[in-house]
Amino acid sequence: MRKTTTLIAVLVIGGTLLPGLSHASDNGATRITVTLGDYRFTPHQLTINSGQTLVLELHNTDSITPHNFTLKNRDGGLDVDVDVPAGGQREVELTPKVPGSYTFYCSKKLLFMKSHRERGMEGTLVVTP
Ligand SMILES: [Cu+2]
Repeated sequence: MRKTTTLIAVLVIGGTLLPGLSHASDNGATRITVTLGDYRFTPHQLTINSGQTLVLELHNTDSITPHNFTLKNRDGGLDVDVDVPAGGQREVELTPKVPGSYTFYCSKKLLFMKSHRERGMEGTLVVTP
């Protein structure tokens, strides 16, 4: 409960912060806020050193459109699939160990419509050695 309150506070204050701002938190993890809205991720390129823990704060800024963050790569040991409801936020933690360039995207699609990914909702996670 306390965490929820903190996140809401961050969201309110966060209006003045730049999207994609990252910083090392207390436990050594790198924290990056990614905005999901208007069929794009902001920022759409994320960079992390291999073995470094990355905490992604996913903020859906759309008022009615649900989004998703999917990052799956067996060789890279990555398996993330998180739904972020309209106006909501989710936090996901990952520790990529294999250097490389990995594509993430939104898996949402409405029947008879282009998928969000086809509309450009994808990005790249670069894991440096
Ligand atoms: Cu989407």
